[in-house]
Amino acid sequence: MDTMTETTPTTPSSPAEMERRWQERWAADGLYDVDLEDRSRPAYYFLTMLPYPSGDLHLGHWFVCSPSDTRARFLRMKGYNVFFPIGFDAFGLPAENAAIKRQIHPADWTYANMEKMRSQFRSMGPSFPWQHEVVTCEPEYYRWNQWFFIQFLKRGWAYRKFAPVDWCTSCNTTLAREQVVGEDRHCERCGSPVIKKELHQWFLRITDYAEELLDFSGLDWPERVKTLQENWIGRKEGAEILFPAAGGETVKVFTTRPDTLWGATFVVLAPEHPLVPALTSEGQRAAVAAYVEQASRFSEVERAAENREKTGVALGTTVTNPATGEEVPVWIADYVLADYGFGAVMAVPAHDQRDFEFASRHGLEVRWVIAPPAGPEVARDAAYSDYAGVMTRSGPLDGVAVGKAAGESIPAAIAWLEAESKGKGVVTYRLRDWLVSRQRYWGTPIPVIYCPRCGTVPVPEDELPLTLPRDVDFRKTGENPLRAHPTWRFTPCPRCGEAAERETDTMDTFVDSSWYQYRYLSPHYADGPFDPACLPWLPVFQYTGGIEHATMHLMYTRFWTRLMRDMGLVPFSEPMTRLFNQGIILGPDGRRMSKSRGNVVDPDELVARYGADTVRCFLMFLGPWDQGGPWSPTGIEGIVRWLNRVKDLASSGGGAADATALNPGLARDLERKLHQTIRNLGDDTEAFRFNTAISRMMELANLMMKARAELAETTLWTAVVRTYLLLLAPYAPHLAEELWAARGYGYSIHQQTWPTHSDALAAEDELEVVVQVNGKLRDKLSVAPGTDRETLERLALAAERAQPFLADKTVRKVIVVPDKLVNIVVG
Ligand code: ANZ
Ligand code: ZN
Repeated sequence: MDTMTETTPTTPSSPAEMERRWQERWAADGLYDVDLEDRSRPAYYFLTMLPYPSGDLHLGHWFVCSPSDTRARFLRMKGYNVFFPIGFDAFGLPAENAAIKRQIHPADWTYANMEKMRSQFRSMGPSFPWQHEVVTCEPEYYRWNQWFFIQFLKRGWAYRKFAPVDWCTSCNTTLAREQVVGEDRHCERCGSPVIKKELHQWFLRITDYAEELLDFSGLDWPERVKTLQENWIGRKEGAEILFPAAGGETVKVFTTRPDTLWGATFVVLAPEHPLVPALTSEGQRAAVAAYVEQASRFSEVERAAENREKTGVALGTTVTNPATGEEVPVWIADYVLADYGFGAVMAVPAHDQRDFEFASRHGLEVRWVIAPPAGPEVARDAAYSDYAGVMTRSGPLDGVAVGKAAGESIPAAIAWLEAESKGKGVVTYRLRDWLVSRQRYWGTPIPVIYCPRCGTVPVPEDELPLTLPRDVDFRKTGENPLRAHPTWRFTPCPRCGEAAERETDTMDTFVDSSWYQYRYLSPHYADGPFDPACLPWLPVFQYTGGIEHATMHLMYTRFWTRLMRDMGLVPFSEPMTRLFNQGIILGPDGRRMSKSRGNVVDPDELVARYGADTVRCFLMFLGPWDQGGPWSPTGIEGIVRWLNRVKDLASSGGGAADATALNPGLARDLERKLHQTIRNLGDDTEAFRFNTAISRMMELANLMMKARAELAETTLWTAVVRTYLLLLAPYAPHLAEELWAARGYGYSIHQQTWPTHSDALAAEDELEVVVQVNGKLRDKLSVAPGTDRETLERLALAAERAQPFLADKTVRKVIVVPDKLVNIVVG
């Protein structure tokens, strides 16, 4: 681009008008188009989670996007070839609900919303390369969902099973386990109660990757996200043990304490366990049926609650304890969950509290098989479940120390079970396979045909995409309109040509967001999900988004990338190397912004009034980005004043005088501050500390105000103003461009390089001041020489490493020795 093109003359105008002018120019010039083939600069894939086209860009979108955009701009100025794309996660239920409620087609609703949001996005002045936009409801996108699905099917990674699944009665569809939330098990989306329903459903084998997904090595991700994923996967080491029954059936239990097998005095099945009918004696049939029916009315969480009464019913039969050879009774109880382990436990009342309560209530035997370290065993009123002591009454395990380490009771029990073929060591996971079928219209059709002769046949790949029919009727019940469509469903079998039927379920929309980052690179590529020539851009180097996506989206995309790896599409396992979670901007009432609460702040109004630069900077200035918090407009005037001050400063000076000759002290102060600002602002922007970055720019502006009277006509002043605008450019891109042009510099400021600082000029005058609490060294401050007592006292009282020694103490006295130390006396 010709940097010497003439700039539009500036006229006094509202910020919003001035901004629109630059936005149009940038768009016309393709200023943010990216050349992915340009390898002269290092590639930097910087991604922010793609929005759902709900209809309006609210302040939350601004809170997510404008700091990211600032950082993308900064990285460009630092010399990276930055890829910072955007798109829309455009399938999903709200569109369909709008269709049902307002008789608008989901496609029309979605496309109108996207159109509106694109123009709102543009008013923010973001540097998105729009030519890379991905819209997940476009056939050219979801075609690849279908292609992936077929590959998974061929490899056995997708399978169909008739199973009880979670069903939302109001959304009229199945939910993934992750979409069922709360103690009362309600639908994450609409809050309605979730019930179990038996259906044929498609699943993806994420459990095959459970172990791998626990490996976070090489990932620079927040600990919180890793912990949430770990808990979600829920890895447990233990053993499976077989308890044979007289009729030839075998009850398999999962236990984390196989060493206590000699103390297992009964077995408890979940009421839903498939062996319940076979193991129920005639006499107990009625009581068992009644109990099963009662249990189905409680949620898993209720059933697992610790303080719950341990109800249950005996089946009237026994199984053999494989260690003691004794016949032990079989019960059902709702504290045993169908979905965990094998839905059956060996009950060891002496060493498991739930079993203890159950045995006490139902008069079952309690047999102690661990001698606690302190003295001989005595009758107790609670289970002893510590990993300490010595095994007793346990045959081959007698005398073995209790524990998980080699040679201790748990590995010894597993070795015994394996030698005797009575069980084995196993690892279980809480994670379940990903249920991807949805009984709804507005999603990717699952590309499968059911033929009475050939069975399940994938849609031939050359017939993809299998598109959604547009002419559908939405029923009030939410029933999938694809089922009611007169023709769509019926098709000849691609294999034998006989009449066959299509699957009418569509895919969970989390499928769409599991691999969109790849598509962005080559959104119109027709020979695969993405162009392999783009591999040097992958994986995504930095991702930003909300913590609410810790388990679903972020787990699914890690899984999907591993599938792509195993198909040979990518040579890595992790989709995003670094992750940063921003906070949430809440409504003025401190609650999540939502239309129904009426606490949504309209960014368009703010932009019309203050301009996008002010809104962007204010959102970044509110506080640390990872914290978020309630919206309050107080303080926005501070940003207005600062930016006006910058305007004012940038329109002064221009002389050729020598600052050092005029006032060497002041010249030095200004120069030092400038270099410190360059350095610190760069570090802050890199580390997402946008709020401190802005305060550094404010400080520099304040010093410039002081220096202007004396130094405005100097070359130093001119250089400081020029650099200031460069520092401002990522934060207030329009104003910076405007002032840059007004000073006669070539278009565009956004193609300049980030200024470099000199350590010597920035740091030479800082010195270290020691912070003591009651005379003990606790922290150090780095300050300018001659920093006044008040400032030193304030900094010392706020010093991070001194805080633990100040907590709940009263500060009696603060002794300040300028340039040397601060001693805080507490009592
Ligand atoms: C015998 C035993 C003896 C157990 C003992 C514990 C202590 P965590 O660690 O909480 O995951 N269990 C197995 N399957 C179950 C199911 N479907 N519903 C409810 N409880 C089930 O618990 C693992 C333990 O939970 C397993 O180890 C089993 O009880 C129980 F001294 O087996 B244990
Ligand atoms: Zn067929």
